[in-house]
This record gives sequence, C-alpha cells and structure tokens, in this order.
Amino acid sequence: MALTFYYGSGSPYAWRVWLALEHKGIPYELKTVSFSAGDLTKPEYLAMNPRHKVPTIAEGDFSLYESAAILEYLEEQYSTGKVLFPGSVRHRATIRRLVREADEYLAHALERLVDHVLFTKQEKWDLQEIAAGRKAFLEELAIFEGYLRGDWFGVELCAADFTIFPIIALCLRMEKKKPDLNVTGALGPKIAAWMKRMQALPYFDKTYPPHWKA
Ligand SMILES: N[C@@H](CCC(=O)N[C@@H](CS)C(=O)NCC(=O)O)C(=O)O
Repeated sequence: MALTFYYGSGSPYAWRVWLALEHKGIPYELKTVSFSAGDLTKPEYLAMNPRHKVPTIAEGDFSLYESAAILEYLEEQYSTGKVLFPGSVRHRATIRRLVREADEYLAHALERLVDHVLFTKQEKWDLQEIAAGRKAFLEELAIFEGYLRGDWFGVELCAADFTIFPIIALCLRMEKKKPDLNVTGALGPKIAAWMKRMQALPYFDKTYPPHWKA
C-alpha cells in the first residue's frame, strides 16, 4: 500500500522523515501542506493528527505522527537494504539516545530562537532573549560536536544524522533574517565538515525545503 507523506516546507521534523524515506528508498506520495491556508486544522488532517503538525504518514487507514516514531516505523516496516539504525544493539541504542537528545535539548534550544527571531516581528525583537537563545543553542552544539567521532553520528549514516541536520540547518537559515546571529561562524570544525557531507548526499537537493530555494 502506497505511503503518503504529509510535509511542510521548512519544518525540521518533516525534513527528517523526507531524508529517511529517500535514504531507505521507500516509495511515497508527497503531500505538501500549507500552514497559512490552515491545511493542518482541516477535519481530514486532524483525524490523522489531532496535534495539527507535520510530519504525518498514512498508509490506508493507518496514520502516524511524531517524526522520531515515524523513523522507527519506517525501519521496522521496510526492509530495503538501507537502514536508519545501523550497527550492534549498543550502536542502535546510542542512535536512539542521540535522536532523543536532539529532540529534547537541541530542538528545544532551536525553538526558543525560532520564537524570538522568526515568529516575532523585527521591531519587537528582544535582543537579550535572542542572545541568550543563541548562547543556549551553541552550548548544545558544542555537546554534539563532542559526540561526532567519525563521518556520521552513528557507525554509518543513520537516523541521528537525519534528525540533527535539519535542526541546525533551520538555525543557520535564521541568519537570513538576522545575519549577526552568526551561528555559522560559531560551528565547530567537526559539525561544519559533517554538514558538508550531509549536503553531498545524492538526495539532499531533492529534500531541501522548497521555499528556501526561492
Ligand atoms: N514533535 C513533533 C514536532 C512537529 C512540529 O512541531 N511541527 C511543526 C512544524 S516545525 C508544525 O507542524 N506546526 C504547526 C502547528 O503546530 O499548527 C515531531 O517530531 O514530529
């Protein structure tokens, strides 16, 4: 049964799922929702996802939301030869820990900045709050810099890479609105080189948020 992927451009959580679908080579139908047109609060969407967020996947009458759970589902449901949780039991547990840490700490730090920079009008910016948010994000990034021992966050490219990359990419994207945020200049050397490896993945451009290309 064909998988439908409900996606919203710019969502780091939806981007994670898109990268995972492409990595595993799972066929899917992409449905891009419009935040501004209220697609997420339409009854048919709320029936699949009462939290009115992207991503959601659906296969017939089965639907699933929460990006971390979706990656686990894709891994168990689709044996394509490409895995999201490679390695030994301990390696796979470490990937799950990294996904959890990325959602619990790095994404929380990002969302604080998103609220203050993207979702607040420029004339109402609280520069002290933004500076504190930047500091908190960079402190988190330093921890993740320490976790990167090889080319990827796992023994191979894995769910943790697909989770962490979009979170950092959205933070860097905010520099378009506030250039002196300058998180790019504060990236550690290992994360900076890893981001280049992610950007070189054959399906990277396909998954790049469409409205960022404009
Ligand atoms: N924990 C969720 C977060 C999803 C999320 O926050 N999605 C945002 C976009 S980044 C959204 O759809 N927001 C729309 C809304 O809340 O109405 C996941 O990992 O899937």
